[in-house]
Amino acid sequence: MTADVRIFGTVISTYTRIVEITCQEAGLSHETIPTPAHAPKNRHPFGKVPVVEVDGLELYESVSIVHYLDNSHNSGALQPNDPAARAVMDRWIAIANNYLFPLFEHGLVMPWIMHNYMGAELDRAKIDRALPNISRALAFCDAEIANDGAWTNGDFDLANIFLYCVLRGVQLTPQGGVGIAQCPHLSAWMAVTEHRDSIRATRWESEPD
Ligand SMILES: N[C@@H](CCC(=O)N[C@@H](CS)C(=O)NCC(=O)O)C(=O)O
Repeated sequence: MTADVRIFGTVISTYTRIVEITCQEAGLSHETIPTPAHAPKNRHPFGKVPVVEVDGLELYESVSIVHYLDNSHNSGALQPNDPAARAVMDRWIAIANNYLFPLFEHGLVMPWIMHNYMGAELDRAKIDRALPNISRALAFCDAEIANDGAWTNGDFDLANIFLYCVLRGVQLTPQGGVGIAQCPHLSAWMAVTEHRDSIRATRWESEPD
């Protein structure tokens, strides 16, 4: 039987997982078809993943995809009703996408992926250059979540999904694991979130049980 949602993405991918978690939360069956970002068959016009097929639509860009899935199949349960809380959620999604992901991905996560999975020499110089800014970003997140233990209004929403996936990639690197362990509030939130069913169901193969 065909899955409700067909996700074309790479197997270890922050944004593919964001879509997978949203499917899980919305009770949608999903199938991930391994598709490298720069493969000619990838239909994203800017060479990114994921691209999604759902309800006869082809969607790309995770923000657009997850809003569609949540609005069409989950009664918007992953978005606060209150406009002020929704603005805060949108701000966190923007922070995750515009500042955290590029910093973490290029400075730390990708050098380790290239090293662990592609046999490339570890680019230690690149990691060393990025670490001070990564530490500052983690400290910012730690201070923010320290306020009341939540990013938005306390419910698990789309911001939680983006932030968890972006931070989890960092946590799985040696330097990122140490950096997050030094942020007590952030580590506590990661530890609780890790047990959520949708998060457990979408674990990367590289993640320990
Ligand atoms: N703005 C895109 C970003 C997607 C993205 O950066 N995906 C990564 C994988 S997690 C990718 O395609 N990387 C390949 C590259 O940038 O060359 C979205 O939200 O869907």
